[in-house]
Amino acid sequence: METAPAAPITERFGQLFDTLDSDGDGAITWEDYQRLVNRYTSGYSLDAADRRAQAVHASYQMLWLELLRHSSAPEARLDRDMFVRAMHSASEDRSRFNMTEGVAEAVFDLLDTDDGGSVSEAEYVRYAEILGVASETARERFRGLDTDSDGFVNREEFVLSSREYLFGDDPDSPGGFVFGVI
Ligand SMILES: [Ca+2]
Ligand SMILES: [Ca+2]
Repeated sequence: METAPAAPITERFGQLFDTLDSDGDGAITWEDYQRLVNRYTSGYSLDAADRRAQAVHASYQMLWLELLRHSSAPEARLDRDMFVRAMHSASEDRSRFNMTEGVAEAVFDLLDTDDGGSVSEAEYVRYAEILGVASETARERFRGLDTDSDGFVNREEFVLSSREYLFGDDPDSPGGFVFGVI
C-alpha cells in the first residue's frame, strides 16, 4: 500500500527533483542520473573503468530501477509527483535495496579520495564544487554532517546523514547530497 509522504518530505524530494532534472524537461529519466554520474567521473578525472566510478554508476542505476519499480509510471520517466512518491516509497521499502547503504557507501568512497576512512572539509568542498555548489554553502553543510565536530565526516556520520535526509523532520538536513542535492 502506498502511503502519502509528509509535507517536509514532499518539499525535500521536490527540491531534489528540481536539481536532478538538469535538462529541465519536467521529468526524471535515467539520462538525468547519467549526467550526475558523468559529472562525478569527469570532476574526479576517473576513467569509466575505475572501480569507484563503476560503483557509483551501479548504485544510481539500482536506485533508478527501484524508483521505477515503486511507481506506476507507464514509461521510464517520472514527473515531479511520481518522483516524490517513488522516492518516499522506495526509501520505506528496504526489502531489496537499501538506499542509504547502496548509494551512500558508493558516494562515500568517491569523496574519500585518500582512502583514509573519513572525509575532510577540503574533500567535501571539492565534491560540492563538482556539483556546482558554492564553497561557503559546502562548508556550512559540512559542519552539519560532522555531528561529533572532530573536523571529519566518517562513514557512520555520512550514512546517518543520508538516512536522516530520507526519513527525518529537519528541512535543512544536509544528507541530500548523497542523492544529488546540497
Ligand atoms: Ca529530465
Ligand atoms: Ca566527525
